[in-house]
Amino acid sequence: MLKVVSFKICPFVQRVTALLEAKQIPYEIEYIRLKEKPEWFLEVSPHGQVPLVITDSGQALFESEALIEYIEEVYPTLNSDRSAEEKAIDRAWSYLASKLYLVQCSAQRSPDKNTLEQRSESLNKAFAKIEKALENQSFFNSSTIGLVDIAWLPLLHRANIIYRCSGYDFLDGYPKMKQWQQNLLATSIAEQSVAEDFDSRFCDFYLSNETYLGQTCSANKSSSNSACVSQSCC
Ligand SMILES: N[C@@H](CCC(=O)N[C@@H](CS)C(=O)NCC(=O)O)C(=O)O
Repeated sequence: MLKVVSFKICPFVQRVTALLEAKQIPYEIEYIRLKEKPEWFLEVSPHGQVPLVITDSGQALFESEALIEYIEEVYPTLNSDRSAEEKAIDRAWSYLASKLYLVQCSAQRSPDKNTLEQRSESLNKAFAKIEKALENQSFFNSSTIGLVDIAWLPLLHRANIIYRCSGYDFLDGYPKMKQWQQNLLATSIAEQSVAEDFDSRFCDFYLSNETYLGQTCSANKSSSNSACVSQSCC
């Protein structure tokens, strides 16, 4: 069985586990602390980063992009009905998502409103582009889930938690993305691709009192804002 070495709130890991979940491939998961990386991990992980996948033969594979390609190659593809051109376009939109993971992390950690707005600028530019590319289908330009959906899932999942807890909507002004987010969340792949305590781990880090979004969340709670109190995420 494949083993995924993970850090609980890493979006690069979630992209990989989301693909495994979408394909219903069984896997084991081992969580490590990035502040104290175990010796065995450092020995097999050239960059010292998660995700790392250890195959049945014991080979360690690294880099989320390479892992996605490996899983696509070895297990039945998600994209059997895509032409070569469509696959190239899908790769390009997937690449855009992976470039945004750390941008979103940094925006979520913003200490104040101005910083959040500045850090959200490149998210907004990218969101405007994908909004334009989205057709009115359940998933990314398809009625079935594909690799672009998997690449964007960590971003859309996290934006949803932030919205539920703080009322701040990274997708405000992007109605097609909002619908896409809802369609993806309805599949349950997002929640299946993370640990049971993901929401609380995520909120501890991104919605603490040190962050602008966390302060918004606390203010919402004390004023009984329904966006926050109806959820137990923060
Ligand atoms: N390019 C890598 C990025 C992975 C990455 O940044 N992982 C972070 C956690 S989200 C990590 O392992 N950080 C620890 C470190 O860089 O020392 C990939 O796509 O797999």
